[in-house]
Amino acid sequence: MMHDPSIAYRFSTALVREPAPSVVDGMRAEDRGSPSFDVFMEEHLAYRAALEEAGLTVHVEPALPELPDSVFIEDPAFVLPEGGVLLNLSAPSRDEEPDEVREALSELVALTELPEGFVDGGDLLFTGREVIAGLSKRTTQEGLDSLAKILAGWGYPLRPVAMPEGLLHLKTGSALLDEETILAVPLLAQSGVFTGYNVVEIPEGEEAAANALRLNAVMLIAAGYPETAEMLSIMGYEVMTSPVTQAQLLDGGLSCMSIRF
Ligand code: CIR
Repeated sequence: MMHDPSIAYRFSTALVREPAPSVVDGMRAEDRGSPSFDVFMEEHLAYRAALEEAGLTVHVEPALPELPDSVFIEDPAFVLPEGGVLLNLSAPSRDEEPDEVREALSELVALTELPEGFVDGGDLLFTGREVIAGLSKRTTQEGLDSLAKILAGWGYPLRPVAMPEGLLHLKTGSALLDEETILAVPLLAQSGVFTGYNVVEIPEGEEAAANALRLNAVMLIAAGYPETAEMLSIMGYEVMTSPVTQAQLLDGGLSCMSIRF
């Protein structure tokens, strides 16, 4: 089956979830201080506005105070043009999140469920012709094998790749720029996982800018990374920025806070 690869960044809709005050207790690999709920909320509102400016209609799900990381709504589900897959999250404090997106997502897309294993949505990079999938600490081979069977039915191969230490998810360190080009931190870029694509390396010191989003004509990157912004502008991308300082304290960023389709 041939697909138009630009489907990987043409979106009309995004699903986001309001942060709850409990977001300050969200998981983090390293403690660099807890986020402020008020600033998180301000940044979330700016993020929603940026998604709208990029042409997406944003559906906002209510906050879930009992699930502190549920604002990172990208992880419990994966949606492609053919349909969505409810995933299984291996982090015990997040294992109820897929159930919480079921109702809203099933009103928007045809939904199926991952039968076994664990996969976090943040490990799945759809390029239009395949899904590159990071075998992170959260995502298991068993999970990827069962996801691969679902994706095969939609005509997309899934390619598992090993993840270097120090990155929570594959998309913590990479983003699609266009169907042939991936933006990545040097660690991932040089590891060979993106064979077959042009890889643009993030400038040294701006690694957090790799958690970015191509949305229709726009490349949305985190605010505060001027070298990355300039590099992408020079390459001809229309760059927009949005601050995610509080999500970053919880190892999150732009891609983690929405499901786009
Ligand atoms: C976690 O550790 O699960 C959250 N604090 C951050 C999840 C970020 N999500 C993503 O990269 N897709």
